[in-house]
Amino acid sequence: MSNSVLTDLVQSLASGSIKIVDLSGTLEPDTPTLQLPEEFGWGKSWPFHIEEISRYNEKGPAWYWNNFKCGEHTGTHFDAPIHWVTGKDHENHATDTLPLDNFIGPACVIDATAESAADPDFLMTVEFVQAWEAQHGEIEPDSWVLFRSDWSKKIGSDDYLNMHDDGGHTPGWEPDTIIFLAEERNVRGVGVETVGTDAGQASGQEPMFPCHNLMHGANKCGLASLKNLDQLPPKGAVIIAPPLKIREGSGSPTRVLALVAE
Ligand code: 23J
Ligand code: MN
Repeated sequence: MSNSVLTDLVQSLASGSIKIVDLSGTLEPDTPTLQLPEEFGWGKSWPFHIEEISRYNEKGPAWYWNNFKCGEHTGTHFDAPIHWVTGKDHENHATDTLPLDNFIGPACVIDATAESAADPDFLMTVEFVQAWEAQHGEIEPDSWVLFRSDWSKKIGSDDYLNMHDDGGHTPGWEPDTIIFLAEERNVRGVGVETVGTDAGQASGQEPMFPCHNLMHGANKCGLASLKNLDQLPPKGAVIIAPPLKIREGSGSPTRVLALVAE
């Protein structure tokens, strides 16, 4: 059997007319992890931890391998609808049961770099998204909407989590924007460069953590801690982001790739 679409894809990848962009950060002990406000006594997510089993030595003369552990929401990762209480009653809402078409789809990249630099608590509004649409066309159903903030460039510095006495200060979304994207545009989900899909101050938004609450309530997904969004066009890239198939997983570290036509 032959399929010219797939043959064309393979040839385009080989010739470089379709480029593969890595949207993932490296998983390492220094990988920044979400810190929720402590006064609530909320549980903590494990940072990435790795331990060598053997490296061509007495523990294994011909082989190198490691053990690792981390929270499901560590580093570049996928958020499944089951992650939030608003998404708990959907069917096929976990990493092992989500329909596979959630894992491959077109991307719309909304550049809020300047706004995020000017105000770390910048919240993307519906008007901001609509101004993007006026320039680039309407966001198609089943798109991934990616919030470009260039925040990933701060990884390695305290400015990435930007923790102050009152919590993190990183950009995110107005609740109405998530309602618009989920209901009016029927997107597949949103992706961000920050440590989680919500703003650093989202525990004080109404509803709290509106992106998690409303996206997962609408049975849609999230991608967090993305990087290299500056290498994507506003429209036309294809995202490949399958999470690990953890039984009833709420998410998982994920290698996220983008295909971009040159
Ligand atoms: C649990 C509670 C709040 C948040 C998160 C998780 C995440 O950002 C996440 O990684 O899903 S904001
Ligand atoms: Mn998450």
